[in-house]
Amino acid sequence: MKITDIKIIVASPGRNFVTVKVMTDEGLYGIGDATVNGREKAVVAYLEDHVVPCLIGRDPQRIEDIWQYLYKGAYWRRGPITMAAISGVDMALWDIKAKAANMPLYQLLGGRSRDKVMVYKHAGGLDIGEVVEGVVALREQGLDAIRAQVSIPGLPPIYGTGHSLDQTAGGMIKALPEEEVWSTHKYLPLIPRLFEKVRDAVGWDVHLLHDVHHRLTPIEAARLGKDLEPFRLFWLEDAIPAELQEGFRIIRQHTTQPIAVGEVFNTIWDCQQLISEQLIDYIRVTSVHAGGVTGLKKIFDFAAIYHVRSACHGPMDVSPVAMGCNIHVDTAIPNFGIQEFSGYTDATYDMFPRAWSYDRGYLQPGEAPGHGVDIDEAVAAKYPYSPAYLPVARLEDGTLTSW
Ligand code: GCO
Ligand code: MG
Repeated sequence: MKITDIKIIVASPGRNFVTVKVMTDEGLYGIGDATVNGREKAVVAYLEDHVVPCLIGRDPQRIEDIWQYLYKGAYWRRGPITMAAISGVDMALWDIKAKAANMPLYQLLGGRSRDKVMVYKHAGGLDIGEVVEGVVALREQGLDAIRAQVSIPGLPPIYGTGHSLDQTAGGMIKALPEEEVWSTHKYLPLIPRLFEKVRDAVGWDVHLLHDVHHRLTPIEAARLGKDLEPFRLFWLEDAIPAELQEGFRIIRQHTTQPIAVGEVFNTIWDCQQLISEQLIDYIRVTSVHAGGVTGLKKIFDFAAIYHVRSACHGPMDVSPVAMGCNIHVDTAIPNFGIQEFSGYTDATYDMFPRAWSYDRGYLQPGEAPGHGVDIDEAVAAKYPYSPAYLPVARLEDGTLTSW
């Protein structure tokens, strides 16, 4: 089998998506996701200028070899742009291989390890009462795991703290980056109060999660972890930026609160220490940003040795193609933890016909050969790229800060 052509399709049916379509001389084709939210065109250029020309004529069945060729062969290793490009190609090649084998992808990964894939969805609001209502509503819709976020009184709502259920993340995603204001001392006492009220409303038989969006220092995160212990959260996510992996030791020394991190990680090297020192409990890498099915499987297998469980990142900017790959991996691995699932716009669902399905808090990969997700190029053509950026965060005195 030979690769005859590779198309890069960019479309914005709500969020911008970069989709890779690998064609072969045997008529089989495969689809991959290569989206990096807010930097989409950098991946398109990387793919079109530097990856596609090198792959024409190669055997698409040599997935590991092509992965290594793109990773080691570039000399410039890792990084979100390179790894998204590798991820997009890798997903498409697994799609082709599973279609050729006439099997759903999870069968090639070892077969089912579970009957269904548990997801969490998000509840957000401008005040605690509104968040509680959102959590109760999701519980009624069958969710066994719910992330709760609230706006901070005295500050305008910012990304990930207020309403986040629409495609613009509550109006925080703009054609140029919005500048937002952050205050740790206003935030820290609020979150335990939020979870006290949420527990009062929905009880203890539901998993509750919280995302800090990298906004704390290690000792602040340790304080938050301790304060949240009475409410037994499933996890505290992205409490600190993770460039400094040993920062997590400080959190660990102070709290039994389970810790999750990894949505911006690209390779095993971004989390090797976190995993091998057992500084985290959930690793949140996702197929589109961590090297495709190949990269994800390697990271999760490594994590399994250290009792760290999977938790693929799955917001609206991870396309239904990557979501499909995640669900196949989630179904097959022994150390599955949870899958984030925000859902998509109707236009996104129209653009990506798929075998996977969602029902009352759980996902299924479907039984179609391949990863089961396709792209309808006629629908894609109706939704051209439209610039969209995540916000930037500043302290109240104007200092630029992490988020
Ligand atoms: C999450 C995330 C997202 C990211 C977004 C960045 O946990 O789902 O934090 O909201 O910020 O995917 O592109
Ligand atoms: Mg997050």
